[in-house]
Amino acid sequence: MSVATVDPKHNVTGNRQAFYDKISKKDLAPLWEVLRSVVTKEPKSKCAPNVWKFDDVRGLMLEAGGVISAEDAERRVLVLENPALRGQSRITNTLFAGMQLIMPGEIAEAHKHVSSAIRFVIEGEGAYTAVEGEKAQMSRGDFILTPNWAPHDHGNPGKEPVMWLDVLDMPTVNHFETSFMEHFDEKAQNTSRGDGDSLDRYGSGVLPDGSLQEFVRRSPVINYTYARTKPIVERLMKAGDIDPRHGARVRYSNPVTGGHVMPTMGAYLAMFPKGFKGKDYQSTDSTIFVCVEGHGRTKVGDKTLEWGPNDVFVVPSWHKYAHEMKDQAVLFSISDRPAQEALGFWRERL
Ligand code: 1HN
Repeated sequence: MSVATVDPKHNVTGNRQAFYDKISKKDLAPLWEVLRSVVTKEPKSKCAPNVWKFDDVRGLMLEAGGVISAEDAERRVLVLENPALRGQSRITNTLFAGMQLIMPGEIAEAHKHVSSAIRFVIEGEGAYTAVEGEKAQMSRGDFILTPNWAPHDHGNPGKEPVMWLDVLDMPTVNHFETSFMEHFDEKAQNTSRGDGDSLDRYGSGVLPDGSLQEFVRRSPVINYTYARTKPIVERLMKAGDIDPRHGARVRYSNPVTGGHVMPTMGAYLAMFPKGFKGKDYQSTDSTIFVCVEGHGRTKVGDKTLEWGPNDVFVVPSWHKYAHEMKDQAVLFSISDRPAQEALGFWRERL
C-alpha cells in the first residue's frame, strides 16, 4: 500500500495495520477482521465426502498383518483418514475411524481410555472382544460397545483373520484435552460373563431390580448382534415402514433410557428396497456409513460415492445427500449426533 500520497490521518488501512501489529505483540487480535469466517451463516465442514473401498483396504490390511504383530502394534489399525484432514487421525472433525485386523492366535492386550469406541464387525469369525468382564463373540454385522474407561482386550483363537471397523470419539476427547489411558498387568482381563450376557440381562424387556444410575449415560449392552437386528429392519421394510430418506431404519438404543447408546456417538441400521431413490437430506452431524449388504450410490453435494459390501463412506456436516439403491441394501451408520443434541447444536433440514 502506497502511503506517500495519502494523508496519514486518513490512511485507514495503514493505520489499522499498524494498530493490528501493535496489539499482536500483546496477543490480541481484531475480531472484526475474522467475524464472518468464525461465525458462519451455515456449517462449513473442513471434512470431505469420501469412500474407502474394501477391495483396497482388505489387501492392505492383510499386508499390515505381515508388517507388524498385534502385540507390537498394541492395536493393528489402519486409520481411515479424511482426505481433507490428512495427518489428523480422523475421518470427521469429531470422530476417528480405523480398520483393525487380528490374526489367528493373536491377542490385543487389555487397556482402558477415556475415548469411547464402537466396533462394527466386517469380516471373519472366531474373534472376541472382552469388555468390562463380558466376552463378546464377534460376527459380521455385530455392533459392539466399549464405553468410556471400560477395560477391553481382543483375541482371535479362531482360524481366520478377523477385521472390524473401530470408531472412536477420540478427536472429541482431544478437543476437550481430556485424554487418559491405562494398561493392566494382565494381558487379558478375567471374563466372568459370557457372550450375550448384557443383551440378555438388559435388552429383554426386563431390567435388574437395582440401581441403573451408571447406565443413564451409556448403554449396558455390549453387543447388539446383527442376527437380532437384521430381522427387525427386514420386518419394518416388509411392513412398508420406510422413511423416504433413511429407509427402514432403527436406532441402536440404551434399554435403560431409550436414548442413544453413548453420549458422544449414535448408530443406526437401515434396510433399503431395490431401486430406492432417497430424497435429499441434510444434518449437522457428520456421518460414517458402512455397507453391510447390497450396492448403491450416495450423492453428496456434487460428488457421487459408489459403494458395495464392506465399503465405508463419510458424509460431512451439512452436506446435502441422497441414497440410491441398485439392489436391496443394508447400511450401518454412526455419527456424533448425541453429542450435538446434548449441547443443543444438532439441526436437520428435510
Ligand atoms: C483402541 O483402543 C482400539 O481398543 C482401537 O481396539 C482403535 C484408536 C485410537 C485409540 C485407541 C482398541 C483405537 C484405540
